[in-house]
Amino acid sequence: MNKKGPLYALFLSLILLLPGCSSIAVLNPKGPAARTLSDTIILSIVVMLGVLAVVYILYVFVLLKYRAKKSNEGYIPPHEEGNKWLEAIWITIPIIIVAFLSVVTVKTTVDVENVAADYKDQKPLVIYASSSNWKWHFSYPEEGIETVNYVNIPVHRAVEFRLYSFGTISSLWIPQLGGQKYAMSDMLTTLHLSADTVGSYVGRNANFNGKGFAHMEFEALAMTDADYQEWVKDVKETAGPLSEEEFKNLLEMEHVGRKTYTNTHLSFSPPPGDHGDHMGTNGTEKDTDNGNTEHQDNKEIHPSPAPSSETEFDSVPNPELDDESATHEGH
Ligand SMILES: [Cu+2]
Repeated sequence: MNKKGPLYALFLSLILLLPGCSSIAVLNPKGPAARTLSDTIILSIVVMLGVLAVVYILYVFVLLKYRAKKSNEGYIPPHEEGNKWLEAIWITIPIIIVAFLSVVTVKTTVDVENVAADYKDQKPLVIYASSSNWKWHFSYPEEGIETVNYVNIPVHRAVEFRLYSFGTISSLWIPQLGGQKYAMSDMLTTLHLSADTVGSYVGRNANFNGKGFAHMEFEALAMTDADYQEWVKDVKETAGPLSEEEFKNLLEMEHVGRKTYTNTHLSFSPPPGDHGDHMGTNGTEKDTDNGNTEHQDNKEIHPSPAPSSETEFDSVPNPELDDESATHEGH
């Protein structure tokens, strides 16, 4: 077999794979948080490629220079004592590389956790994003509207997503706007995002949580402020209100399309408190049992969802589950 075969295969696969990079959503950011993340990823890759390059160049060089040759047959190298300077160099360089990457990563993490510098002075647009099997609910308390499975935001605006879940832990992720963050049933988490380009971005659940996981995709549409205001006005004129009864039904439905309402579920089904709410001032949990007391008091109106056939992990095959999967075939 041709010895160079695997080498050609490697080059060919690189040529085929690398152009695909431009279509990786994470590396095609449309907002400051996603741009910070993308820059960090690229910087880390470059540093790691540098390390690999040094290793492979030295590897090939040493292999070629010190291989057994006709001219030095039977040669036995002299015993070498350690070299203080060489050892110091190859211990120090990795420490510097790791320290550099750590500092960059910590800085990036802090940056994306906070509102982006350009949008610091704005009052953020608050959107409560809650997940239920297998949907996303977006409540706009300021506008008094709610959507299901799509979210519209104005560009050049700080958006504060407050995340929680009516079921399993899920994770809200709009790759072109920022990183993912978990949504849990008894605690709010906050995700700061902003878009600086008008456009439609794919949002998804980044935490595998069961059968309907793949259906938890939604559209995040970044629109100009004027378009956004007009959309809010349109919703208020054309959509209907969301009743408590309807919301309960909605939670139980597995797959629904887009829905729009002229009020939010927050009034009759309040979100759990902020993580900070149940932490003492010295950072210790005030309530070690189940976190938020306010949420616990509202159990009747904000009940934990009953386990469904899909959230139970039985070893016994569930006949109901089989029936259901048959009806999902059309998706
Ligand atoms: Cu907590």
